[in-house]
Formats: sequence, C-alpha cells, structure tokens
Amino acid sequence: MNKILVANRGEIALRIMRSCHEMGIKTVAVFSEADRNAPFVKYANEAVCIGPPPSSQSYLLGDKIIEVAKNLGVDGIHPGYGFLSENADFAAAVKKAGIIFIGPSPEAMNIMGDKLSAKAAAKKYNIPMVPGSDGAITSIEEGKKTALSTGFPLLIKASAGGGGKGMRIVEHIEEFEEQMKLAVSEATSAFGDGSVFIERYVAGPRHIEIQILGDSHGNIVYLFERECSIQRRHQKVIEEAPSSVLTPEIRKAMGECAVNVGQACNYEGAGTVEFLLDENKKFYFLEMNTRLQVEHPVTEMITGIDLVKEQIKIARGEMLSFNQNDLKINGHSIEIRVYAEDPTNNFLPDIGKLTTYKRPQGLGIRVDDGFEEDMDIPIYYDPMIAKLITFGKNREEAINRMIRAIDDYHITGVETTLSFCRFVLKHNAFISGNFDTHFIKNHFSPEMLTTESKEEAIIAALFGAKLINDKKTPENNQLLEITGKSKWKSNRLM
Ligand code: MV4
Repeated sequence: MNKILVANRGEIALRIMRSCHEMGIKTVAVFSEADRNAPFVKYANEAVCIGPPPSSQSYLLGDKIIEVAKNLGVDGIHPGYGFLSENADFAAAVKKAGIIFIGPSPEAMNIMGDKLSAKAAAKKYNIPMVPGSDGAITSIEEGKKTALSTGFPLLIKASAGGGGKGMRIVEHIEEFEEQMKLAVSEATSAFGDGSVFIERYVAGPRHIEIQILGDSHGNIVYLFERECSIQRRHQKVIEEAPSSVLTPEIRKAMGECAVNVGQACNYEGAGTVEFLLDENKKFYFLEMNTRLQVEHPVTEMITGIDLVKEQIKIARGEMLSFNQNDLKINGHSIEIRVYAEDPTNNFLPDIGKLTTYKRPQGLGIRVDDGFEEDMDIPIYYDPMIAKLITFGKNREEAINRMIRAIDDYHITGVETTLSFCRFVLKHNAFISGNFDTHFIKNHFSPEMLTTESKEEAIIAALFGAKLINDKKTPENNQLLEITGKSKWKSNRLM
C-alpha cells in the first residue's frame, strides 16, 4: 500500500496519518470547507476539498470520496470512526472500485450492525447474553408473554440501534404496550427498521469492552479491556485500561468470548466487543463495534501496539506478527475527552475560538487533538477538542498524572469539560474503583464545579482584604503574585 486516503477529519484523521507516515505511506486528506485550515489537512501529502461544512454534503459523500481516491491513485481508504466507518455499503463500494477498505468485510459489518443478527451469530459460540427475547418481538401479545417470563425492569431495544439509541426501560407490565409501540415507531423513523427485542435490565452495570484484532488468515487475538463506565447520556467521558475490577480469570474469559464473537463473523481488522458486567461480576455480550474506537489509545498505551498500523498491515493481507501469549498488560492508562461544552450548563456545546490553547507535556502524557491556538471550533461536527491520555506504572500514577495534565492544559475562548473531568478523577468513588455506569447521575451536580470556583473566589477575596489592610495596591506586582498563589492554594484545598 503506497497511498491511503483518510475519510475523516480532526484528531482521528491526524492520528491515522501519523501511523501512515511512520510506515512510509503517503496520505490524502478529504476535507469540508469548514476544515480548510485544520492540522490534518496540512499534515496530509495531498488534500482535496469535497464540499460545504455539513457532513451530509462532505464527509458522508461516499461516492465523491471514492472518486477522489481513484483520481489520486489511492490504494487504501481508512474511515476512522463515525461518518462512513460502519457503513457496509460504503465498504462494499470501496472494494468494488478496486481500493482496499481498511476495516472489516461488509458482511461482518452487516452482521454486527444489526443487534439481533449479532446476538444470533454469538449464540452459536455460547457467549453469555442477558436473558430476554430470542429474536425480534413481532406483536404486543408475544412481547407481553416474553416480558412476563423475562421479569421487570426490562429494556426494549432497537435491533438497528446501538450505543444506547432506541432503548426504553419498562418497569411494569401495564406500561409494556405503550413503551413497545413507542420503541417500534422510534426505531422505524430513526433507522428505517422497527425490529425490537427484549432484555432484562441489568441494574448498576459496568461497561467493559474488549479490543480484538483479526487478520485475513483466521487469527484473532484480544488486547484486553477498556473500562468505559463513566458516561453521560451514552457519551463516554473517561476510559481506562485495564479495568480495576477484572480478575485475571474474568479477563481471560471475556477476552476469549470476544475472540469468539470475532470468529462468529470472520472478523478482520480492529474491532471492539462490548460487555456489561453486573454486581456479581457476571458478564454479558451486548454488541460489537466494527471500527477503530475513540478510546483506542488506552489499549495502545498498555500493550505497546499501534492499532492503526495493525489495521493497515491486516488490510495488506499480512498475518498478525504476535499471538495471544505475546500480549501482556503493562502499566495503566486513562483517557479523558476534552469537549467544548459547559459542564455547569448541562454540557451545552460552547463553540467559539480557542484564544488560548496550551497542551500539557511530559512523561506519560499523550494528546490526540486536531486543533491549534486561534482556531475556531466548527459548529457542524462533534465538539470534541482533544483526547488527553496518560500512562503510569499503576492506576494511582496514571490518575495523578492526569490531574497534573489537566492543571497544565490551558484553554480559553470556550468552556471545556476539563474541570468536570478533574472533579471525577478526584472523587473517592472513582479513585476507589467502585463505580458503575450511573456514576455521573449519582455523584455529579453542576454546583460542585461552581462551588470550586466560589471557594477560589472567597480565598482570593480574603487575600485581597489582607492586602488592603497591608496598604498594597492592585498595581503592585505582589498582588498578582499572591492571587496567583491563592488559586494554587485553593486547588490544594480540594
Ligand atoms: C443495557 C443496560 C442494562 N441492561 N442492557 C447502553 C449502551 C448500549 N450499548 C447498551 N446500553 C445498556 N444496555 C441491559 N440488558 C444498560 C445500558 C446502559 C449503559 C451501558 C453502558 C454504559 C452506560 C450505560 C448507561 C445507561 C444504560
């Protein structure tokens, strides 16, 4: 492979191109008018504007992207995550154009894209799954029967959904009919497929996913787990590897299940198998994501494996150069997603200009981003500014390094989720490792962040009062120095 087109934007486009560069492969960026000055466009060897800012007129135009690839003699297309990455028709069209799609086969994408066919495929391998309906529920009557035998609370899920989309909780049989009708009509309008199924509701679960890699020779390995339980409205906020609750035995059992899920669809490339882990540490297969995930860096940090390079080598037809026994967990890694959102105002996107943008640096810190100082955050896409990743010899070091990295990250011009992430990292429930997917709902309210700044304000005011007593003026340098310190001290008080 000599030239790869990256059908994506932002941090992931840049991250993919870096691996290409290391492998001596030329890169092509396709970009929308909103991204003309983005770092990924400058980094690419060639770049082509494919349309106006809305994704529907640019990053989602599969045929146009394939056309650009053909014109520039591209031999591989990497879709990144989001956009066209899980679109089996796009993968098939790329293949048909004589270009390698860097990802799984369209067949594997189709099987796993539909939750019911994914579960049916997994069932052949005896993968543990949440009790519920065996296939789609086609009538209210059948649904009620299954609901009563499953027990309450239960979930009605859309087969074409995933990632929490199209899920409805049902507490009592009396609500079932109404909820099912709503679920079917929502699924029909959102996905064009009204198929729904039932699962018992697992209360207080942890969300743990296993990274797998499969080559085109039938070899599949697992690269351990990522703990993704800290989520807000199905949006992951903090991810880490390894999980602090898995024993070596559960890790091995989950890993082997994940490999089997991969085998069930002849998986090729990098994929992620999602599980729920209940309070009794029983795990259940939920779904599989057939793409490189946002949080893949934590796996790279603890395994030393560049997942994008592996994806490219697999797409070239190479055999995996390691087997399961070669893979070991080394140290601990945490990732936080830095969003241009205001955590004190219901995480409302706060787009604008990054008037200050200074990244943290030093041992064990990785920043995957797609912005530079003075750039505008476009309103058209996901408001993620960066992924901040730390690595340490153990969890404690990774956490402390992350808090330090957050303190060293200077962003002005937009509100960000940095303060919120700092709050989570300093929370006892997080530090203890004893938390589930309800962490944010159970432990966070916006006042907790404003209290922090209020506390700072009070301390600053006290220093100010002391200075007035001491007859110092605001023009005095000492004032600046002392208020600077007061901020530092207030952080330490937390
Ligand atoms: C569940 C569940 C409880 N019981 N399924 C949400 C994302 C999608 N992948 C599946 N999800 C869930 N499925 C059963 N049978 C709870 C969730 C869930 C959740 C899962 C992982 C992380 C955060 C979550 C937040 C709410 C609900």
